[in-house]
Amino acid sequence: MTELFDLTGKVALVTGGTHGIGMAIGKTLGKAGAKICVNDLSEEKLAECKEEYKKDGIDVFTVKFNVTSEEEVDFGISEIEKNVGDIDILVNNAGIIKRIPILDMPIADYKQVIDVDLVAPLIVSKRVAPKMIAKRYGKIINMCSMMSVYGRNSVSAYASAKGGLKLLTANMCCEWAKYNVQINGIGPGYIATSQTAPIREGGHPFNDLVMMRTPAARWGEPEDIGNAALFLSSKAADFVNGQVLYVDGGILANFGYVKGENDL
Ligand code: GCO
Repeated sequence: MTELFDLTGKVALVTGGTHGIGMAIGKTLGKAGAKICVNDLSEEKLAECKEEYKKDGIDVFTVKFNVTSEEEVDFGISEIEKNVGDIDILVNNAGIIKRIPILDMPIADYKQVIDVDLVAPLIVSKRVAPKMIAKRYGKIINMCSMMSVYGRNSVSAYASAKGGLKLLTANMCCEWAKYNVQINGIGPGYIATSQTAPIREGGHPFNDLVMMRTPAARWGEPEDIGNAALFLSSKAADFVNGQVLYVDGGILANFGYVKGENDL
């Protein structure tokens, strides 16, 4: 059974894999045998993450490129192809969020979030997919979100992008599944990362909402997402396509409950 999840010999790119969920995905796929490549905008973050990956015995290949630039993406992927090999597993993880009420949000800010969270996965996938199609093998994982199906105050740009990414994932499936390329999304619930720190730490009331809405009664850990990425990257998911796997502790299944009701 373990060979189902063996990624030995596979080349994986995790965009934004220098920290948080991306690093957890990179480490999990690396421990399963994949050769891990990550990009970032910051040379400093790339250098720092090498040390972190090394603690887990992973010799990560790092390359600096901006996922929103077609030219830089072509350079970055070419560097990976030259130094590591053609990409077998692509995790479009890099993303940003801006928590600004709609009426207060400059259009430029909205467009920036769309560019990073929706257009960039398209740019990187368009550069990587042709070789996956040619070799009749590939796994693409798009980092969607609970906000692919839910809105909430102040995250309109992020939810717009993640909603679009859910359907871009479906369309990639429609066009590329026949070439044995599996394209799926992962929809994290509320995960304890630097991105959620502002609404989780210091007694923030949002923490109470998450605890009330999450049947598992905890924040998720980045490793919870890494494990889902391992499944979708493995042979075990060869017939899973166009789906979003929500890793949310049950939030999307839960309308909510009165505190103390049904507590065992
Ligand atoms: C927020 C959070 C969410 C989570 C995650 C949920 O502000 O509501 O940042 O967006 O990070 O994306 O799937």
